Amino acid sequence: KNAQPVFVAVIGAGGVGKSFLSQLRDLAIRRPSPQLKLCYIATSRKAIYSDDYFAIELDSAVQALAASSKTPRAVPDLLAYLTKAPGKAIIVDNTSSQDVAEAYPAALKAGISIVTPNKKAFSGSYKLWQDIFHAAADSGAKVYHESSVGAGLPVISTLKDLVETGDEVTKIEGVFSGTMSFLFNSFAPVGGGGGKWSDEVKKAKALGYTEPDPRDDLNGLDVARKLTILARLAGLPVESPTSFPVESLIPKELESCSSGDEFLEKLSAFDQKMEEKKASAGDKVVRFVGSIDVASKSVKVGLQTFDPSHPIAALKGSDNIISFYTKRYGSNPLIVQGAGAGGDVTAMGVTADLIKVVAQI
Ligand code: NHO
Repeated sequence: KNAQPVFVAVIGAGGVGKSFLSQLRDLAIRRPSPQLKLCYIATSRKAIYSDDYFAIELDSAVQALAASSKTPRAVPDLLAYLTKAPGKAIIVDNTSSQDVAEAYPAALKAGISIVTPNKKAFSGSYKLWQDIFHAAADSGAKVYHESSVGAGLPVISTLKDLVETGDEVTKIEGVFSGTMSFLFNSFAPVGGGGGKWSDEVKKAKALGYTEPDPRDDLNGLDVARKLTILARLAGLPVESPTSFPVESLIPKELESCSSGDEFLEKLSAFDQKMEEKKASAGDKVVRFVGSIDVASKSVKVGLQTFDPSHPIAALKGSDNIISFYTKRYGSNPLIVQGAGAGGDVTAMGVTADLIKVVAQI
C-alpha cells in the first residue's frame, strides 16, 4: 500500500486530547508506515504549525504548545492549510466546539477526513448530520466518531454492523453517561449507604468524567445527545436532542448560575432533595437511563428504579451498559459494557478510529 505520509491536525488538547497525543506517539512507534505527521495542534488559545508542514515532535507537543506564541487558525484557514498539504489529511477534533463541528461538511468536501469524540456535529440539527454524511459520500473522505457514545466501547461500530448486515434493531436501552453512572453507583449503591450528592458531583468532575461544564451531564443533555446519535444510526430522523423528553437533575434555582464553578459551590444546598429521591426508591435503586424504541419512534432520558439484581443496578464505577434488542438476537440482547468516561478510554476510541481511517484513505 502507498506509504505516503498522512498529515494529522489535532484541535483540542484537554483531558482527551492529551491522552490521544500520548497514544498517537506510541502508535507512530509501533506502526511507522505510513508516517503520521502531526502538522497542526491547537487549543482555544495557542497553536503550533509551520508553513512547510514540518512534523511536530510527538514527545514534547503538549509542552511546546503551552510555550507557543502562535494563535490558532480560524477554521476556514485551517482547511485551506490542510488542503495544500503534500498528502492526505485528517482532522482530530478533541474539542466540544460547535464551530469546529459545523466545519465538518466543508472539511469532508475538501477531502479531509474527520475523527472525533465531539458529539456536537452528530447530535445537532438533522440537516448538519445529512450534510456531513453526504459530503463524505461525495468526496470519499472518512468520518468516524466512535467515542461520541460510550467512550472507547464499541457502541457505534456495533450498531452500524447490526444495521448494515440487515438486522432489525427494535430497542436500545442502558446507562449512557459515565458521570451519571459514577454518581448513582456511589450516591445510591445497592445495599444502601452512599456519599453526599454534591460531593460525588465534585469527584466526578475531578476524575475527568464530566463534560467541560458538569451541568451538561446533569441536565441530561449529554445522554440526550448520545441517544440522538444512536437513534439516527438506527434509522430514526430525530430532529435534535431537545425534541424528546429529557429529565434534568439541575435544581430550578441553579439554572441561572453563570458558571459551572458557581453551580458546584451552590449544589450542596440541594443534597436533601436527592436524598428524598433515593429514599423513595424503597427496595430498588434509582439510576439515570436512556432508551430508544424504534417501532414507536420514542426516545426518552431520565430516572428509573431497578431491582438490585438488574444488570443496570449492578454497574460499577463510571461503567456504561448498552443493550441492543434486535430481531436476530431475539429476547437476549447484545450487550456492550465497560468504562464509559475518562481521558484514556475516550482517546482509545479516537485512536482506533484514526487507525481505521488511515487504512482506508
Ligand atoms: P477539555 O478537557 O475541556 O478539553 C477541550 C480542549 O479543546 C481544550 O484544550 C480547549 O482549549 C480546546 N478547545 C475548545 N474549543 C476550541 C476551539 N474552538 N479551537 C481549538 N481548541 C478548542 O474536554 P475533554 O474532556 O478533553 O473532552 C473533549 C471532547 O471529548 C468533548 O467533545 C467531549 O464531549 C468528548 N468526550 C469526552 C469524554 C470524556 O470522558 N471526557 C467522553 C466522550 C467524549 O465518553 C466520554 C463521555 O461521554 C463523558 C460524559 N461526560 C459522560 O459520559 O459522563
